[in-house]
Amino acid sequence: MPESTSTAAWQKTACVICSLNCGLEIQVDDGHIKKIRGDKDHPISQGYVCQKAARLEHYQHHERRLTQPLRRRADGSYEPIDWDTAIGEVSQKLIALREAHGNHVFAYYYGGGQGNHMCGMYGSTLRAALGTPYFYSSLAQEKTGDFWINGKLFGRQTCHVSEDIEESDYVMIIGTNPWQSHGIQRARTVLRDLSKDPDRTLVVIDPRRTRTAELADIHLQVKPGMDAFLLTAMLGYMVQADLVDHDFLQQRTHGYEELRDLLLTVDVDGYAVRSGVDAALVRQVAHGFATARRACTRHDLGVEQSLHSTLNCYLEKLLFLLTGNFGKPGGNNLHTAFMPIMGHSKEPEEGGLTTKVTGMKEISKLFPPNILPAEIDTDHPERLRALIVDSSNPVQSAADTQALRRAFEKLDLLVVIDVAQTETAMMADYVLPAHTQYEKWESAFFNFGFPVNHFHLRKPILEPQGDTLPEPEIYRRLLVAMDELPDRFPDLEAKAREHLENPEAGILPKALKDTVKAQPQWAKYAPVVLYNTLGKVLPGGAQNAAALWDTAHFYAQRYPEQVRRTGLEGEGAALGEALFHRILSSESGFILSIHEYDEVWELVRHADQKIQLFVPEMADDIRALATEADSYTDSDYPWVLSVGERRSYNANQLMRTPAWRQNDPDGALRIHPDDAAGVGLEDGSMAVCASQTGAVTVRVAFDDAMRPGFLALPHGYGMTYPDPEQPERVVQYGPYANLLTSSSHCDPLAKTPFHKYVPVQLRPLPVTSTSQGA
Ligand SMILES: Nc1nc2c(c(=O)[nH]1)N[C@H]1C(S)=C(S)[C@@H](COP(=O)(O)OP(=O)(O)OC[C@H]3O[C@@H](n4cnc5c(=O)[nH]c(N)nc54)[C@H](O)[C@@H]3O)O[C@H]1N2
Ligand SMILES: Nc1nc2c(c(=O)[nH]1)N[C@H]1C(S)=C(S)[C@@H](COP(=O)(O)OP(=O)(O)OC[C@H]3O[C@@H](n4cnc5c(=O)[nH]c(N)nc54)[C@H](O)[C@@H]3O)O[C@H]1N2
Ligand code: SF4
Ligand SMILES: [Mo]
Repeated sequence: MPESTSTAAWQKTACVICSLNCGLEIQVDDGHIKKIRGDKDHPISQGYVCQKAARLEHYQHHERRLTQPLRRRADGSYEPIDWDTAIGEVSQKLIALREAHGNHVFAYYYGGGQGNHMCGMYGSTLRAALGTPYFYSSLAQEKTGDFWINGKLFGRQTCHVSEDIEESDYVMIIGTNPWQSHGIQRARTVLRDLSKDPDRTLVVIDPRRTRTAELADIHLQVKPGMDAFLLTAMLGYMVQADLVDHDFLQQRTHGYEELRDLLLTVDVDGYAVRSGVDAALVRQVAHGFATARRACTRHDLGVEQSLHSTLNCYLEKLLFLLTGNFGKPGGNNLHTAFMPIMGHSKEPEEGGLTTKVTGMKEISKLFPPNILPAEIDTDHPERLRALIVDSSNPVQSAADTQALRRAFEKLDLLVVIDVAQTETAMMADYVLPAHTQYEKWESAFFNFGFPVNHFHLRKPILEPQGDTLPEPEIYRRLLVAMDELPDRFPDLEAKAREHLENPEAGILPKALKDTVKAQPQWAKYAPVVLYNTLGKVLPGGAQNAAALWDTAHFYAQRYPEQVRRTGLEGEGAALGEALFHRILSSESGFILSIHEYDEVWELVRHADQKIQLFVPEMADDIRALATEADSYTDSDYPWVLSVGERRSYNANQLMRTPAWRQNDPDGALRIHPDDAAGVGLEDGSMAVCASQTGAVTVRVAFDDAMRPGFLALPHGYGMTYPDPEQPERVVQYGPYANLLTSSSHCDPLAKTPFHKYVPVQLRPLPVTSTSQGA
């Protein structure tokens, strides 16, 4: 980026386009983002940015920004209303529904975007007020199978695995393209370093020769959906050639013998062939991984959103566990969470929660978007009737848009809290407009580092637009209107002020304790109570950050030694206060904790701190592979389409203006040229791509990096936006990909959609048709 000539100050913040949240410095001029550069002081990203960050003005300013509360009229159009009316009507409708039908009719749907997780923390109070446990989340359409496996292996579904790629000699990347999607910090630098180093090996498993695969020493161009065969073949080989780490298995794990007996029966070469990869290469990689000094794996949607989703997550973990690459540099580890984005749920047999209509079990305290249409669109007396959506656009991002739209039409109440007029907002009864992430104090809870973890609280850098509010204030007003909380807590507020002046004296903890003793029903609203007391007296208007006070104390109490290693001093509550102060004062983010590798065992949550390797449900799945079909396509739908690839200019549903994309305006369908020739398609021509669920019109782009038979469409297109030439005409830009997907084509255990494995047919579009009109 060219050096700026502007005199405006560089303000520190972070990028909100993906989960890495790289530190940024931004120059603002006349209310607009003018210049962006990486923040070298950010402790983790260290100045790194990718090309997307430079385009953040498109998030902040566009024609579909929400600037006032909206109410849907009977004819489907929207009228602006004031906040008192919006809060009053929404809260009265919630109360009426609760009185008429009970608590189970409510669901809360929270995506969290990629950089705004504070609203989730405050949103928990509305769930508590409604008494609903039904928490639907975008995480539960990708990661809940993985979380479930973690629960079995490590004891809790909150035990989340990190990868120590920079210290590793042998890195296996499975079903992810970090060059584009990131997912690892400073991805391109780290991948380039790995690629250049002759002593380190990068293996990529992907049906497409992605940019990440091009950098790899070995690319295993797996048949789409067949990773379970490939990974089982590798594990079979490791066991059969006795390449496992016996000391580690004996000292640190249970259940190896049962697993070994199962893996000894695997037909390694046969499974390699079924996965579409040369058997000698599979053995070479399995051998290389098992004998490397330090090896680790990383996986993502390519295996989570494809056949055998949960099983894939298990097999991936067995790779590093059987080889003892856990709890050491360059291996995989668990990490701490400052504010966990998932919880732990019991199995139904242990008293765990299930939904009323489909009987789906809760995993990691979340429910999958895939079951939502069935939970709403039914005559079942206990169906869902009201949905509150915050920071998510399920009409666009969840499987089977049409089914979801039909279901949403049936709701008695749909409330959307967002910064943009999304496709979901366009179906809502009430739309509540929030400050953007550059207009408020905000933070992301994607802090997945081990041994070093970090945290970054961001300050606002721009004035809020229109009549918008930060989410904590929206939730507070709803709770007050529902008569759950008073409008003010004058005594507590005074105590909070005293506390800030003398944090060592324990004034606020005592006052809160007394308050909860007198009003026990307020305990569940702690974040909002803090927001409305401590928040009001925090310096710099950092009111949104108030609930982090509790989190800081909790973290410091749980990991005191690791927090002190960062240079903070103090014991007990004093350390918590010091940590909270550091949160408020570290504009570039800061190192939260430093662990020793050995301390990873303290994060394992089985009582004996050992890993339970044998998971009976997964053993059944491994056995079932032997008799499974090799393909789920048929002559009607012969192609496997990956619906939702990450590219250089897509970003979930976050970036709405077509102008933000510097390439690929149509979100083209990638196809191998030989495949295209077979169906008479030319590069750049238009085609109709149809699945059993629906059809979209696509532009075709030849790409010889695709495995033949495999097609890809990007994620994050198909949003509506006014045509710049004719602003009154709203146009859909690029393919609306979730018209093609199905909510029943999914993992049986976690209900994760198989978006990367959608059987489709493809035919040239008759030249008279148009492509992009909405
Ligand atoms: N540019 C950009 N970056 C993003 C996002 C974005 O929208 N745009 N979204 C963010 C989010 S929310 C997420 S969850 C991450 C996701 O990040 P990724 O998982 O890396 O993203 P994808 O491109 O969806 O899928 C990764 C790879 O899986 C491969 N794949 C498809 N089918 C299979 C298969 O059967 N087996 C294997 N082994 N591989 C397969 C695809 O070819 C692709 O290269 O990206 C984040 N980063
Ligand atoms: N077919 C297919 N579908 C997919 C995927 C795929 O690969 N293929 N990927 C899936 C994945 S991995 C994910 S994570 C999901 C993502 O899907 P969603 O959870 O729907 O997330 P986003 O699309 O990023 O939408 C985030 C929303 O937050 C809003 N927002 C931004 N900032 C703020 C803020 O400060 N406050 C509030 N209240 N709102 C804000 C944005 O305007 C946007 O509407 O999509 C999934 N859908
Ligand atoms: S890697 Fe992610 S967070 Fe970092 S600049 Fe790129 S899009 Fe933003
Ligand atoms: Mo995601």
